[in-house]
Amino acid sequence: MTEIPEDHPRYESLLTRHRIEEGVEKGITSKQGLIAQGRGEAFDYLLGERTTESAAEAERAAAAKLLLADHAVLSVNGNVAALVPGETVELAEAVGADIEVNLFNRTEARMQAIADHLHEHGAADVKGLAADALIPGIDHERAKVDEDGIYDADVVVVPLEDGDRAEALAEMGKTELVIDLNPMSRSAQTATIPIVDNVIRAVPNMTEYARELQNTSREELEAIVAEFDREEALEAAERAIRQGDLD
Ligand code: PTJ
Repeated sequence: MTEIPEDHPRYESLLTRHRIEEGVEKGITSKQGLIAQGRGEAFDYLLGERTTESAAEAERAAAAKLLLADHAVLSVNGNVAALVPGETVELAEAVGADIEVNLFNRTEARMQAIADHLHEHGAADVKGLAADALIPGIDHERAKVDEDGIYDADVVVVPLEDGDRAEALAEMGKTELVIDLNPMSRSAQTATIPIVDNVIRAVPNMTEYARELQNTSREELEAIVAEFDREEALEAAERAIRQGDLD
């Protein structure tokens, strides 16, 4: 890999690509993950590769919801593990959430490689390997979850998946906080809180908000969540993408 000069105009984006490439080499990220990354990059480019005001509001509301949760779980796939392993562990610690690996292209080898990678980045416990419960209504590998993990959770963070799991989780009565650069993806459309931002910015931002809100009363946290308008957030993101209306 060629050394990327820090003043390169696309430094962050090239670094992110390199992390995904490394993820594939380590057996963490699937080859499809490379395509998913390209898809995300296109949306990020149109959004100005920055956290928009409405995404920041979503991240704050998501942090409040995580602090209010009885049992929050951060779902991790091969892209998330390659891009933000340490940042995911930090968010889990800040809000007292569990971390669970959940894959579309599930193999035991990838499950183990991702769990090991997260342990190397400081995770004490990583769920997902037991897979002793199923999300009803899904007929692919993402249905497999841990009974004491996602199956039991009241709030689940679902990053980077354009699929049917968010809807199935909603049918189970769970609150889903979806991180996806595409506001039109199925997951973002069904999310309780859609966060239209790059996961590399969204996860650290959520941690920062969670730390800021640590000593906030339940009433105030509930008010922050109630004030968040998901339709408005999705519309703002789509407008920014279609019209370059970044302010
Ligand atoms: O690791 P696995 O086996 O579970 O597979 C994971 C992938 C990502 C391959 C799988 O979930 C997949 O194919 O996803 P999709 O259907 O391409 O959806 C990924 C979504 O995430 C798209 O809507 C992208 O725009 C979005 N996305 C991609 N990269 C980022 C992103 N959103 C936020 N940050 C990113 N860096």
